[in-house]
Amino acid sequence: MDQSSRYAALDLPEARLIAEGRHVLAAYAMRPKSGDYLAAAAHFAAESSTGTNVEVGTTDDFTRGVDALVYAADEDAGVMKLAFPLALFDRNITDGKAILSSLLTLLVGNNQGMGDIAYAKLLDFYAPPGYLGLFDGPAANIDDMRRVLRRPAGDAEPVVGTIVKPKLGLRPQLFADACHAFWLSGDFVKNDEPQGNQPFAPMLETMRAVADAMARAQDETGEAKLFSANVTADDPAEIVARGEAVLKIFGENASHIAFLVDGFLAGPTAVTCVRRTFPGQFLHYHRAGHGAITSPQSQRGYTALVLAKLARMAGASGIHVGTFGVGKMEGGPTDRAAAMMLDQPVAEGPFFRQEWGGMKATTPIISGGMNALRLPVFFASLGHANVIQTCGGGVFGHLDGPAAGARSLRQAVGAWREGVDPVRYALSHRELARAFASFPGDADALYPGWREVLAG
Ligand code: CAP
Ligand code: MG
Repeated sequence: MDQSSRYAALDLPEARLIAEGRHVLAAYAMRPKSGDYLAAAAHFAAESSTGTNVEVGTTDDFTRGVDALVYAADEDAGVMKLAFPLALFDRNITDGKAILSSLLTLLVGNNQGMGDIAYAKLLDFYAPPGYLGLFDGPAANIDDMRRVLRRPAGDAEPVVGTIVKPKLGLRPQLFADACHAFWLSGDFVKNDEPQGNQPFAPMLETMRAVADAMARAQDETGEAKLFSANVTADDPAEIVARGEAVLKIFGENASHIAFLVDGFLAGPTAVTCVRRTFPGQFLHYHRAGHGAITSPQSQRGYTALVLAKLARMAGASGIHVGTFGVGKMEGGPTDRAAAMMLDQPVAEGPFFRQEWGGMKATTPIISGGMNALRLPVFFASLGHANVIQTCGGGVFGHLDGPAAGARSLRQAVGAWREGVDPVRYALSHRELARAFASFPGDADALYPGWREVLAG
């Protein structure tokens, strides 16, 4: 059934839709399995809003007034744009705020499995002020972290962090010892995304040992230290119980605690539960699993940039954005656009300019296969270091242990900051020099000839 007479309006000017501010706009890469492109796009819009595959007798003029409309359809490019009336989106009965899962249910819900659509991937979307303002947005970000670290808000140094490795398998005291060793030079330790309350490392016992390790490291260094505790769970009651227990255990250092949420896998409910229950804590959004749909190999779902926008709207204080192709995970230049979308007041997506209307920035978290050798390459690419940077293998794989690993990261930042070649900088910075020996494959790839220079 061709529904384009109802669900397509190619004469709708995008500038007017944006000026009126009454629609969420969405751009998709879409291919129909066969047939007319516009008819497929119209069916997609129907299934994404008020319709189905047949006309129903209960439809009235009001219903038609809130149809999602295809306002651009470029078959050659395989890109279509849809305008979703704001009235389509659900709001809380408690406070009238917007609901992220409602946005997702319409933008990437049933339309992800339609029989006549080969694929559709959400490449970008625009949220008008009247809708964006209904989302929580971040309560805290890197500026709040810097306040705890007693650093100036405008400080441009990265928060230097690690992920306790091995990813799983450390018993409580060994886990805490790993934290303590890193904290002798580093700022920030996070749980890895699967670490929680495993039988070999009961969460509360582990957190008590980590709290003690943090207190000792703070005493020994005279510096504040941070820990990101994974509170991810299926039941919001469990999430709250974990968060409350951790804050109680850390006591006077409770403000040094961030809460890690596996936000992609646990979803908007888990993220909002933490954002609203613990607004004083940095909400650390880990995106494990996102590659299933954000990968360039996936023709469905949505992109990493869209995920970044969704996370900022939901209230993430920081979210992993990849390493711009420098680290181990999939990624590349598009990671930069995601980072800009997170921490700029206005940012350009591939199809829409997003004004954030004063919503707090979300801090880009740079992680995944990083180490002291790769950091200068990354910061040269990013152009600044106003991020949270975490290295797991890059710290716990350092030949002289995690404390030396942490120092090697700081030295790598120094080399970049001073514009000195890291090989030459390593001549006077032992831990950085030993990072070359620790990661010889990276050293050979990034710094050919390093062996001769450092051999002495
Ligand atoms: C990094 C990490 C992070 C990845 C996730 C990991 O460890 O802990 O989960 O960064 O990817 O398990 O790989 P390493 P992204 O430093 O040892 O790689 O940050 O791209 O979401
Ligand atoms: Mg991890």
